[in-house]
This record gives sequence, structure tokens and C-alpha cells, in this order.
Amino acid sequence: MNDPNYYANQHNAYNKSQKKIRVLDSTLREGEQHPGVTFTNKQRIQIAWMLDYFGVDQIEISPIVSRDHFEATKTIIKQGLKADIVAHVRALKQDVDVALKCDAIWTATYLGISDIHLKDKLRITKEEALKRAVETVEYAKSHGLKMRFTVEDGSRAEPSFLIKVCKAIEEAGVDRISIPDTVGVMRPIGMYNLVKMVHENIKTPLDVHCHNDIGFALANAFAGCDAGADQIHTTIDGIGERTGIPSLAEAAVALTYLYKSPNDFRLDMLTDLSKLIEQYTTITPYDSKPIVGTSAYKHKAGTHLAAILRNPAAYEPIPPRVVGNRRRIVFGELAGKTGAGYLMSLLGLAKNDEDAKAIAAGLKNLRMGDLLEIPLEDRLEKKIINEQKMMKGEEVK
Ligand code: HCA
Ligand code: CU
Repeated sequence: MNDPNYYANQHNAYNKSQKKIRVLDSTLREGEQHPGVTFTNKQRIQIAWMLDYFGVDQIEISPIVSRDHFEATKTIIKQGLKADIVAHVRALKQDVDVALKCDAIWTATYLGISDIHLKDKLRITKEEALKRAVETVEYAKSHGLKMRFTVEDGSRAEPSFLIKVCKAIEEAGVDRISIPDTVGVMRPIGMYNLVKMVHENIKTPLDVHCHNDIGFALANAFAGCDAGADQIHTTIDGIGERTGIPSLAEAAVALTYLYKSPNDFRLDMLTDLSKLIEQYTTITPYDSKPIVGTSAYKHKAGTHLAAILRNPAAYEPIPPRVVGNRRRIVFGELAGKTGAGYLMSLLGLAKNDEDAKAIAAGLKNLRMGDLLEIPLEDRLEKKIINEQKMMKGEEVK
């Protein structure tokens, strides 16, 4: 059978950009800025190991927040993980010194460069900001660090000043530049234009760090990649300051299935990663959260059940097992004849159209909404594995 997403992918034109897009996960930095989130050092170390095993390219943590964070950063750096550990600090020499004390190989420093950040937060002039940016990069580079510089609030900065700063820090030897939409005010085409403008002026690889204040974070991050960025910032479940940034699950699945970006992500860890955060914080992700939500693979309406029972791909973008989630069907007043018939067969009753109809009507008359949920997976296992192979473009036997 053909890939059910074939035509959708034609519209997506994924095969036109199969470049590798990297992921920096900032659960331990941006994520800890979310209300209700604070990890113990053991948890931080465990999360870092799991993110590394999952396959992210960089893991960000801030050593300047507290003594504990300093210790956690140092310990995580010592683990010798595959991912780069990025020590995130302010654009100040004394902060770079903290990164050095952690034996960091990578550091990231940030400095607000929009008019409002310069005037009302930092209270410095553009000239002072430029000088501080260049001096910080030179300082970090002279101490042998690999370095990313974040032009904080870059989306709201005066474009010519933004480019001036980017060019100056490129000259000073910066290894990556992060273009953030710090307050989440871009729309995808705007993020595309912004990143394109920067990309046309400098050669340094670009990160995109997009906030979700209006709900565009993930779309904006990908628009930035279409314009030339090659690294997306994520957190588990998208937690972060205010409404957060793109979720690791959504970004990783989109990269794999919609962008066909080469990677070795262990996507089947995604649901467990989300559960881990739930366990360690006061946050319960809403049930309809894409990929990892408890309703992400539930099917309810009668017409949906009828289709799902024949072929789950009729109403699923990718199989739940691929992302460590589970498919369930919901029985209640919407179940319809097919749903009722399936319930009968589960209960060992002979299938009979009349009885199925009567049960479906009975369920409606009860007016009790959803009555029960049943996992639906094992008998479809082979089909699911084949779907997964097909969608990755592998041969199906
Ligand atoms: C912050 C600001 C930041 C930095 C992003 C980055 C933002 O909270 O320190 O370093 O890429 O959103 O601008 O998170
Ligand atoms: Cu941020």
C-alpha cells in the first residue's frame, strides 16, 4: 500500500530540503524558567542522560542560577555525553568565568539588543552593547571556549543594529548565533524573513529560539530553518518562561516525518520523557498535547472508530508506538454501530448487525457520554510496524 501521507508530503515538498537540522534541548535552562519547575541535581543529571540517549545535539543548562546549578552543570559536563553541554550565561566576563570553572567546552551568552531591552532593562547604549558583545566573545574565545551568542529580543531589534552586532561577533570568532523571538511576536513568514536577512549577511551557523506567546513557536522555528538556520531550541513538553518554546516531541517528530531531516532520535522515548517531567514538576500536560498527550491517540466518533478498526492510518499521522504513546478507543454515545459491534466481539458475543445497532442506540440513550476506553493495538502490531517503515521510506515486506 502507498504511504497514506504521500500527497501531503508532496505539498510539504520535504524532499527539497533534506538538510540536517539539529536540536538543542533547553529543558534544564529555559525549562526551569517555567513556573512550577525546579529539578534536583539528581533529576538534572538523569534528564541530561535521557536527552543524550534520545539523541539531541546540544543540551543547555545555566550554571549561574545557583550553587546547585553550578554543580549540576559541572557534573553533567563530566559525564562525557555525546551531546554538547552548553553553559548558558549572561554576556559578562565574570559569567564566562563560571562556565570555565565548570570545565565547559561550549558556552552561550545572551544580551538584549532591542531598543526596549537596551533602554529599560540594561540601561546601556547601542555602542556599549556592541562593545560588550564583542568583548565577551573575544574573552570566551581567548579561553578556548566554543561559543554561541544570543542576540536576545532579536526579532524586535532594529534590523541594521542586529546585523551590525552579528557581523561584529562573527568577526570576533563566535561559533553560532541564536536568533530568538523572545516574546513570541513573529508569524512564520516574519521569522523566515528575519532569519533570511541574517543568513544573507553572515556565514555563522544559526539557532532559532522561538517563544510560544501566541502559539507560533514551532511553526516559526521551522520557518527559520527554511530560511537557513540549522538548529532548533526545544524543551520537553515545551516548558519555559511564560508559555514556553517548541516541545521536543513535536520538533523531533516534525524533523523526522515532515522534514526528513537525517537523525538518530529514539522517538519511542518521547512519551516517557513527557511523563518524567510530569513526575518531577507540578505540570500535567493537557490531554490533547500533540504526540505525547493522553488523547493524542484516542479515537471516539463512530465513523472514526469504523475506519480505525480497519486501518489506523485513516485518522493517525504516525503510529502511536513510534513515539511511545498508546492507541485507545473511546466507547460511549458516539461509538456507533461499528464501535458497538467491536465491543461485542471483545466481550465474546457473536457479531450481529441488529444487536450492534441496538447497543449503539442504547449507549446514546444512556446520555452518559464516554463510558469506557479500551487500548487498541496488539492485533495491529505488524501493520503498525509496516506503516512506520513505509513512512520512513524503508521497504515493507
Ligand atoms: C532568557 C532569554 C532567552 C535566550 C534565548 C537563547 C530568549 O530567558 O535568557 O539563548 O537562545 O528567549 O531570548 O531565553
Ligand atoms: Cu527563551
